[in-house]
Amino acid sequence: MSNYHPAYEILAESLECQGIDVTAVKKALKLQHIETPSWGYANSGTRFKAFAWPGAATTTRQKMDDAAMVHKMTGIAPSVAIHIPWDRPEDDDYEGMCQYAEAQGVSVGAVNPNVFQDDEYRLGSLGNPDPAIRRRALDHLLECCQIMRKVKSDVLSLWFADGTNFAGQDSLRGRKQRFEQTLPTVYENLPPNGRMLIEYKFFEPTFYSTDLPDWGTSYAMCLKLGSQAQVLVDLGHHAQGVNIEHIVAFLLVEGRLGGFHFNNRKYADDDLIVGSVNPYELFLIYNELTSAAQGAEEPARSTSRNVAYMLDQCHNIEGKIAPIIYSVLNCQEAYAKSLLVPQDRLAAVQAKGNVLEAHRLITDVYRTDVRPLLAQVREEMGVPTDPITAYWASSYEEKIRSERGLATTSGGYQ
Ligand code: PSV
Ligand code: MN
Repeated sequence: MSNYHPAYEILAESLECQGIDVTAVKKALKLQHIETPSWGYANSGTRFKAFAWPGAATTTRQKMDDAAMVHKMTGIAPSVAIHIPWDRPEDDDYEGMCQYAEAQGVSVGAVNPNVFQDDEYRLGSLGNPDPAIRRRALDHLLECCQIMRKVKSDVLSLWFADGTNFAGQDSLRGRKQRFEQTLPTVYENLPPNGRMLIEYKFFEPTFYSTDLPDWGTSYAMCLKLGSQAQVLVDLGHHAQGVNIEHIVAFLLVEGRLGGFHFNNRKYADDDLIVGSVNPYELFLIYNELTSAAQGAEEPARSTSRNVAYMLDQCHNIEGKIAPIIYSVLNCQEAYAKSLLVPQDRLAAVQAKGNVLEAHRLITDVYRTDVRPLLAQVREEMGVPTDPITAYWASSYEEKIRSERGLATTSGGYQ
């Protein structure tokens, strides 16, 4: 019996009194799926110093082991995104990679090509002025389309570090056209049910111009490609004041929201725990998704039901696995709260133009302490009611520390 039980009883009764179907809420929570990134388990990320963490994974198998531990603790993180070539297996044995993952209790998720780490990409990949480098990048993207088939993935997750650092360095129109000339070939080579998610980032590593700087540019590329091309929203890739939930709403209505890379924008990139700075924002994002899923309006409804929820975080000073568990839990909490929003009542208040009442309704739900509900859900799922404490108690860290030691590189596949 968990300590939360009395609190859960009280909360469930109060929610039922408000007309909320608690059984349906619990059912939805049990179906939640957050994908974790293989690179988040290694000593990777950050443009300055990646502090070596004792026990950090160096091989893809170790990353899978860690991801399996996160799934074991939370019950809602059953897949791992891979980054190629960081996760390329010896002899291209992708079947072996999948078998290993499955034996640990997880599966391989999105395939992330890497067209930014090699010296050849100094001036970009698909936007590069040199056709031979564009061809090289294209070949890698096509290889990743084949890898999708081998690992049975339906998501190709694209991010381009392309752009320029100096005014006059390259033709801005030319770079756009080069992308438009090459991306269709990738699109045509997706597996039959595969989707191409196009990520944007407003700056870094190029600072004068970025070829795909914002959701509008990614969206415009997707429109030209076809319905299987959708936008990927990485929370870290926005300026501080940008209203991300508004972007989410727009893309849902247009049927072009493909997925998320969760993290926090305070770092301007991927290195902070999602929901650690502004959990209210995360809730508002989930509220857009949940209200679309519960509504009848298409394509928002079906789009919201096929979103790839992925973390993109590289933890630098707080360990590796516990912060990933914490991030998954923050997503769970935000989702749980969004499921408690009385959407019909909210719509009625909005229609009357009752500004403060509508705002109060949303904020009141946000202030609900859903932790007893989540503990109950976890107990019913057969996972620890307090995953972080259970993780510390598991001795997993001691085990990987003594087995793996201190690695200063992020390593590769083994
Ligand atoms: C780039 O900052 C990014 O967000 C992309 O998603 C990359 O694939 C990932 O981080 C890892 O470098
Ligand atoms: Mn990302």
